[in-house]
Amino acid sequence: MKGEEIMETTKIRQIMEQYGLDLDAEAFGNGHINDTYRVCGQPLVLQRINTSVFQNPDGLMENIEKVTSFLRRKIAAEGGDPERETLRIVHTKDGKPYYRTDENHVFRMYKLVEGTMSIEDDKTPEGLYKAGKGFGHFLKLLNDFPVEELHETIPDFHHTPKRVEALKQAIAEDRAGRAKLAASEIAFALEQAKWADRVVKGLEDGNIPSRVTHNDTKINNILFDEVTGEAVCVIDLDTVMPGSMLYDFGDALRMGASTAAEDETDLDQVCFSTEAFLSFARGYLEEMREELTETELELLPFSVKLLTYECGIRFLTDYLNGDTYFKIHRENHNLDRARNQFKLVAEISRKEAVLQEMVKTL
Ligand code: ADP
Ligand code: GN1
Ligand code: MG
Repeated sequence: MKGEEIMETTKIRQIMEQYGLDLDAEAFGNGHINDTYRVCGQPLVLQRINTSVFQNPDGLMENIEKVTSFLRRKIAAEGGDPERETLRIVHTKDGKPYYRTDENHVFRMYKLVEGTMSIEDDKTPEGLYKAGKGFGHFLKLLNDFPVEELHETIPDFHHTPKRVEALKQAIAEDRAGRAKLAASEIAFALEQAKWADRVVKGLEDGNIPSRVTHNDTKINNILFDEVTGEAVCVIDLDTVMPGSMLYDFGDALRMGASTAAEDETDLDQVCFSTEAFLSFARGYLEEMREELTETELELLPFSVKLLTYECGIRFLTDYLNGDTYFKIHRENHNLDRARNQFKLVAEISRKEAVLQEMVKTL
């Protein structure tokens, strides 16, 4: 975590006071966007919302209130535990969904989902099957959510062609003077851009249905029961917006089916596991098969390549812009991440036909 992002204890205390609490909190979790803290001695999570990424915290929190209330009703109706299977916002003493400090930092609090763990680099076929079921079930529950009620928290979040344009702009501006250090990654990214508009076009011409999707289905954005290993709760709901299910499917396997961490620099270790793909797809389709169109089913393997590519060019763009978006923990972190993602893109391209056959068996 960058130095300025670690809150001083006195400031944390001041924020906790807004929740009627006299407790400390310590850094928690591995997100790239928000700053997350675990409250000491209480099952609570405090989070500083990254307001340069999420510029409308009112709209954002309204979305999360609506989505989690909707999910709670559905979970209760199917006999689940609504307090554990979706997030619960904790309000301030004044009944507000977040607190803005004098320095304009925005904090919110959630109940900690207790007795859970997340998958980081310890991926197993069994875990991926359960993650697939978890994300698939999440989407199924949101199938009839009134989409017109949602704010678009990050406009064009998965508009891959616009991401390509942003990369081109970053190359042209070369603000941090790094373009020469990333020449081969830039060449790869631009060469691959030819298929970047496939899903956006499908959504525009109606070939791919627009659904209420999560849009950030990174494998550590789902919590698993510590004892049974079952998927319990999908978290990080900041980007729940209209989108394609292909975004969720592809993004989950971007990290879920990689044999290494997202920032592994030894690229020999970075491979795309077809077994992991099959496990996740099996779980996902057990939940969602009936809902999906032929086009969606056909594009499942492609979606993994697309989302991995998109994430790679986002890391590369951020590297060129001087690391202003994703948290970094070392020099060249974003470039390492981009290289890692591009290695996966090349691997997925080679294996696309095999993955297609796998989908057919399901
Ligand atoms: P970011 O947008 O930065 O990724 P997340 O909301 O995903 O933020 O939170 C970061 C990490 O904190 C998660 O990956 C998870 O490990 C942990 N976490 C967040 N909220 C909760 C919660 N309510 N219960 C348990 N763990 C949580
Ligand atoms: C961010 O917030 P987190 O760490 O779960 C990012 C995702 C990227 C991911 C790459 C809002 O996810 O889009 O795929 O990093 N979230 C946002 O690891 O930009
Ligand atoms: Mg997260």
